[in-house]
Amino acid sequence: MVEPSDAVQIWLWIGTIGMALGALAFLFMAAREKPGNRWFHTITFFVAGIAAVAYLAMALKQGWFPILREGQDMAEPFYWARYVDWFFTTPLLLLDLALLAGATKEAIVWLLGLDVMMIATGFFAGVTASDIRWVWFIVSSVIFIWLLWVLLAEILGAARQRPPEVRAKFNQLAVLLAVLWTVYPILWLLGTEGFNVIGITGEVATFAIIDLIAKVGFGFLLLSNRKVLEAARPGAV
Ligand code: RET
Repeated sequence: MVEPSDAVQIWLWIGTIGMALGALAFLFMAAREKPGNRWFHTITFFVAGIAAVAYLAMALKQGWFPILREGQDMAEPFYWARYVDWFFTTPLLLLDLALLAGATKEAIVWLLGLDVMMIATGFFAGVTASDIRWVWFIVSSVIFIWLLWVLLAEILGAARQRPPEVRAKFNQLAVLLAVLWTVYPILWLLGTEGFNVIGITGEVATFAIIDLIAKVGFGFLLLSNRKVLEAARPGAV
């Protein structure tokens, strides 16, 4: 029977506590604002809050089962709770960016639709024991490249119409997102779901660190400048 090691457990608890503290901080930051001016705080709170729940489940040794993958000689834990987290939180992160850019509703639907397709097909890649998983990995990666294209063509175009301080914040966050999100498929390849180069501990540790940067770090960067949020407030949405 595969059991998560103590080192894996420590990283899952670091993820849980980091996400929970981030969610609390965003809640306090929201409380300083008037109702109607808390769009970004609310979205970002749920990003960290949902991740805290998923990490807590994994830290409590739930949300996983062992899989013996083709080409590997030992069963490894497959943490499906990760994908549940990503399925809900990655669209919310993109929504933050799209609202900051003042993107059209149509562009927002494209961006979020591609994102949930990317995570759903990524889940199939992770849950499949046979080499069919590579088909899913490729499908998910193609959708990811499409998503980045929509972000850089459509959403970046919309951001150009925004006041300079909003545009600058958008650019900063879009670069962070594009670079950081590209690490995920690479880490997937290096981890147990791909070629198993770094092992389960290396995988869980690195995911915990980049998850915290992609959610809590991103959230602080977004919410740190109240002038930007005031100027970018979605009116009729
Ligand atoms: C997978 C594997 C299949 C190919 C691709 C992937 C991309 C995942 C991404 C995840 C982003 C997660 C974030 C979490 C925040 O905490 C599913 C790993 C392309 C981009 C930002």
